[in-house]
Amino acid sequence: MSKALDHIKILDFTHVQSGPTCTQLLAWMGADVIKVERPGVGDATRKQLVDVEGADSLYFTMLNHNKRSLTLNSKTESGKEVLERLVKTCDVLVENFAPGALDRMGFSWERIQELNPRMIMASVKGFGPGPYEDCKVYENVAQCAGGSASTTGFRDGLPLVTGAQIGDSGTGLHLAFGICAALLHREKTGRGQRVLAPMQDGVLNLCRVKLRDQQRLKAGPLKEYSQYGEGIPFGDATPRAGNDSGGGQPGRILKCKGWETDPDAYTYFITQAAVWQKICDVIGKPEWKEHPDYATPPARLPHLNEVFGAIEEWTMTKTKYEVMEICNPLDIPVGPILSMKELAEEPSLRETGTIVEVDHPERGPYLSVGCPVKLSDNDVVVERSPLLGEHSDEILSEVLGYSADEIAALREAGAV
Ligand code: CAO
Repeated sequence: MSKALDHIKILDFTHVQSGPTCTQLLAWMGADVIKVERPGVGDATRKQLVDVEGADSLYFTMLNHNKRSLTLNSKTESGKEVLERLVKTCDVLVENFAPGALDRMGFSWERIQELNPRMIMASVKGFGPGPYEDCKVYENVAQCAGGSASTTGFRDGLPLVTGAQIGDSGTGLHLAFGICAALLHREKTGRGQRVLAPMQDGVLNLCRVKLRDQQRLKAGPLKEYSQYGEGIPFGDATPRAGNDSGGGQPGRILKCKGWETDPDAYTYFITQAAVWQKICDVIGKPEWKEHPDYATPPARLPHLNEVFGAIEEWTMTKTKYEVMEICNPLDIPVGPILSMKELAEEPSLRETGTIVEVDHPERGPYLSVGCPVKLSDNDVVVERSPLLGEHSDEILSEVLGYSADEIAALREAGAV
C-alpha cells in the first residue's frame, strides 16, 4: 500500500526532542527520513538518561523510529559537499539547531534556495523574531515563556510545568503541519519556502484558552474558576486554576476509592449542564434538581466547592473505573487518572498500535508510543531507531551515487 508521503525525502538535521518528533511523524507518514549526525557523537540524546549500558537510550530510540542514520561532519570540506548533494536531492530540510548554527555551517536559507529552489527548509527555534531570537531554548523554558507555567498549578502555589512535552513535541507537531502545508503549496507553485515553528508560539497556541480568559477578566471575575466561589478576588492576569475545567462546564479531579495509598486513584468529573439531573440522582442528591441554588449552571457557580464536595463523597465510594462504568452510560463526562503503568498495560492501546513493543539489537524489546494519528491508507509499522551511521554507505551510494572508492575517501577524510 502506498503511503501519504512515500515520495518525499527528508534531510533530517534535528536533535534532542522537538525536531525529531516532527521527522518521526513524517517517517510514519511514509517519508524517507535521513538523519544526519556528527560522526562518533550523534544526537546527544543517544547517550542521555542511559538505562542499558552501551545501548542507545530510550530517549533516543523513542523519538527516532523509521529513520535512516548517516554520519556526516558538515564542517569539513568533503562533508559540506555531501550536504550540498543532500540538499539538491531532498525535498525538505528539517533542523532545530541553535539560532545561526546552519548559517555558520555555510547553509543559509539563501544558499539552500540557490542549491535547490524546491527545497522546504523547516526550523524549530525557541523564539520567533524579536528580543529573544538568539536564545537556546529547552522544553521547560518554552513552557514558561509561552504562558503555560503561569496558568498551571494552584493559585496559592508555584507556577508549574506540565508532564506533556508541549514545548518540544508540541512544536514538532506544529512544524510537521507547516511542512505538509508547504509541500502541498509546492505542488502548485514549484517553489519551496521556509517554515518556522518557534516554541514560545507553539506553547501559546496550546494555551489559547488562557489568553481568552485574560481578556474576559475585563468583563468581571471568571465565574467558572474555583476562586470565584471561594470569594477570592482576581488580579489583572489569568490566574492558575488548579484542576478547574478550562471550558464552560465546571470540572475537577476528585478522590476515588483507594486514594489514601494509590497516588492515581482519582477521576476527572465534569458537571455538564445537560446531565445535571442524572448527576443529582447518581450522587444521591435528587433535591438539587429543582433547588434554586443548584438547578442551573449560573446558580451553581458560587456553590461549586459544595457541589464537588458532594460528588467526591460519592466518587470516594467507587474505584475510578467504577465511576467510569456508572457515569459513561449516562453521558456524564468522567475520566480516570491513568498512570503510565496502566497505559503501558492497556490492551486496547496495544491493539490500535498506539503502544507498541519494538525490538532493538543493543537493548532488546522496549515499549514505545506508536503513531497517534491513524490514516486508513497509511498503516504504520514502527521500526526501531537506527544505530549511529547504520545507513551511511547505503545512503551515500543509493541516494547520492557515491562509488565505494569515493565513500572510502570520505571516511579517510573524517567526513562520514
Ligand atoms: N557536523 C558538524 N557540526 C555539527 C553537526 C554535524 N553533523 N551537527 C551539529 N553540529 C554543530 C552545530 O553546527 C553547532 O556548531 P556551532 O555552535 O559552531 O555553530 C554545534 O554542533 C552545536 O549545535 P547546537 O548549538 O544546536 O547544540 P547545543 O547542544 O549547544 O544546543 C539546543 C541545543 C537544543 C539548546 C539548541 O540546538 C536550540 O536552541 N535549538 C532550537 C530550539 C530547540 O529545538 N529546542 C528544543 C530542544 S529539545 O529540548
